[in-house]
Amino acid sequence: MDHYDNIQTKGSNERFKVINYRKAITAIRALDYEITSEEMALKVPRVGKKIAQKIGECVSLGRIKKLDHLNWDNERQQVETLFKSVYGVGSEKTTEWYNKGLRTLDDLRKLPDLTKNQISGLKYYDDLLKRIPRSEVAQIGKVVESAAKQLHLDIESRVTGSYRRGKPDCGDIDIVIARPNVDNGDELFAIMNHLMRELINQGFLVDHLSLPTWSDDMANRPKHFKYMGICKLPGPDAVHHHIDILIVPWIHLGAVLLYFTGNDICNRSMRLLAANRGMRLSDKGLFEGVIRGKNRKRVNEGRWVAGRTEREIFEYLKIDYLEPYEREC
Ligand code: DCT
Ligand code: MG
Repeated sequence: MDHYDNIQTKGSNERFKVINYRKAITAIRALDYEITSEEMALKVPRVGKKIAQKIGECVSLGRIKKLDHLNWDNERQQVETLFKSVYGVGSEKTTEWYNKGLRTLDDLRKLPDLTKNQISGLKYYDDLLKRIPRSEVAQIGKVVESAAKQLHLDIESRVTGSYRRGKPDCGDIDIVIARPNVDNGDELFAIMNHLMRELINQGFLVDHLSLPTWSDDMANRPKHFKYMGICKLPGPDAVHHHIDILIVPWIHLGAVLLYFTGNDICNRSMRLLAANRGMRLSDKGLFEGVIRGKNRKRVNEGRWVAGRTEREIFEYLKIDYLEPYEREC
């Protein structure tokens, strides 16, 4: 999967291969027994013939033959994979840096032209790689919730992402905030500002990766505000984590919860299903009467029909409701 991920481009065959590997990996992770042969692998749902064959090679040879041919173990691949694991670093930079002779994270740390995000990615590199236990995600969720509720008691704050899907540990913390019946940008931005100030004062938010933006023409319209940063709980041994906080209009809350809970493959499937029914699903809601022209390109926005709640979206799509823990596609 990593190999295909490295060489994929938008719409390429490799991108689909990455998705197929992801699906297979998720299915295998969910098993409570060990796979010891190609035949066994083939019986697992979502594991196709080619992936089963590679699993067979892993079991019998301890390696995948195709990767020998691709020279996967070569230095360039390893160094570029290391560089890409730093937050804020994309494939173009990794190649450029490798070609310049850089090999280690310490080499990168000496570069004069790193972006602010790359500096943070390197600064917190070890911490950000650590999975976050569920219990700690819950604790972090409470910190954000109580800070938000200082402003208005009725504000709702939900931890989404892999946590809401019931995973035992998470890669980051994804939080969605909304206030009953509040849709306009002005008020939502005020909530975001209060929350950020409060969480910075508490020493909880220690670094910012991306700040929400404001524009005057949006004042009275529904608008989503996204904050991305680095947080930590109090205490000397606390680990730094990546946190995303989204503040959204009440009217979009269901669509946002659906999107931010994922997983990403489930989101893709639901969007495709909506498109096949002449509709469009986004983090703003479900739209009908969508007209698509050449190459399925949309020619109009469509009419908003659902999105206040997740259930409403499932009902409109005429599919059975999936509990968050069932959205592991
Ligand atoms: N998402 C998506 N498409 C992507 C990335 C993300 O639809 N390419 C959605 C689904 C999940 C949500 O955003 C949060 O993203 P992540 O935090 O990256 O994923 P996660 O499922 O929470 O997993 P992790 O435990 O790694 O954070
Ligand atoms: Mg997450």
